[in-house]
Amino acid sequence: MKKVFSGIKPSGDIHIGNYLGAIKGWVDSQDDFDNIFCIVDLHAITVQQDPKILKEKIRETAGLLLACGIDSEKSVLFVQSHISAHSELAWILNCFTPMGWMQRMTQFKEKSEGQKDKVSVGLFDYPALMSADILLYDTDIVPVGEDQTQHVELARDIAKRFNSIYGQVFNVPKAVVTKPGARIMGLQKPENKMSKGGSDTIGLLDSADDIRKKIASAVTDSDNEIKFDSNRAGIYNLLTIYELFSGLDQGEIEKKFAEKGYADFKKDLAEVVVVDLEPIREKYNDIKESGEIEKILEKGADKVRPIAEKKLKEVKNIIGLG
Ligand code: ATP
Ligand code: LTN
Repeated sequence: MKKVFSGIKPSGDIHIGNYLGAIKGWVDSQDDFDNIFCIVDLHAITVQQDPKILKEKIRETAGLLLACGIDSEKSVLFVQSHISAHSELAWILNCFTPMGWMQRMTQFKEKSEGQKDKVSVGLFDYPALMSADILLYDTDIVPVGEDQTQHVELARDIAKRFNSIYGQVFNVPKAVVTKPGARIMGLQKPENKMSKGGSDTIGLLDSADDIRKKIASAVTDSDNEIKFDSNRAGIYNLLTIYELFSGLDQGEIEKKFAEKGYADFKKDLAEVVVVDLEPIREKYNDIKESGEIEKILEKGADKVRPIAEKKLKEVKNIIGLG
């Protein structure tokens, strides 16, 4: 079976962008692949985190992945910092990555904009650690949202460069992006991607009332025509969210709302989202109560540790370390 690896940062509240762009796809194709899903806490600390909250968010993220349908019998779930090989390989890959490649990364440019003195070296080097995550496990497929494809491209380039010097050490991975849903935008600022840092999100643990309020106040336009038109960012984004949660196709949705205005559409949209997220929230609460999360994460780390250590040993040996 092909090997899948993907990661998610425990740096805030998991939102429907994460769900529709990544998690839902991971869950749906679990039976088709050999899956490893990683809670990338070392990536989270590239911007400053409150220690107590970070610890909680790591468990919350794990619980939510399970509540969304990640099955710990079918997929491995673990925390990045539990396996030290990730940091060690990241350092080695740094030494094989030209500065120019890293300087091209658009996510760094966006995230560091306007805060020069605060930006850490870690934020700049983030894609080397992500490459290590992927390359340690001979990954074939990396299912991600659109914002991460450039990072996976970089992991490919690093793997090829290393292999061209030392022979076939790393498998060259491929990003897989599921459309629609690959780029869910903010509700108030539909020109920006929905993001953990922002207040512009619908969280998977938001209450039904919060979801209704957020959708009711989402930005649209003055056209009042319910059509999938990517030039009208606000309504297009809401329609995409409707499409993904309802399972209806675009034609059916346009027909359904042909005679209706934005207020009616938003009401329907809120209900579709609430109906899908409610069971996730309930399941999350059950999982949290059960005390299973810690055990699942430990078991996950025990499963991947030998794989990661073997690959790291091979790499160290081949470049003459130790
Ligand atoms: P931040 O915006 O704070 O950097 P994030 O929400 O992008 O964080 P990650 O944990 O880094 O969160 O992302 C986990 C997965 O969710 C990745 O595959 C990413 O591409 C995907 N993802 C994140 N935001 C969106 C979005 N708005 N639309 C679709 N997919 C998304
Ligand atoms: N950078 C990713 C999270 C991430 C990841 C990975 C995704 C870290 N390591 C390895 C896929 C494979 C993000 O979503 N921001």
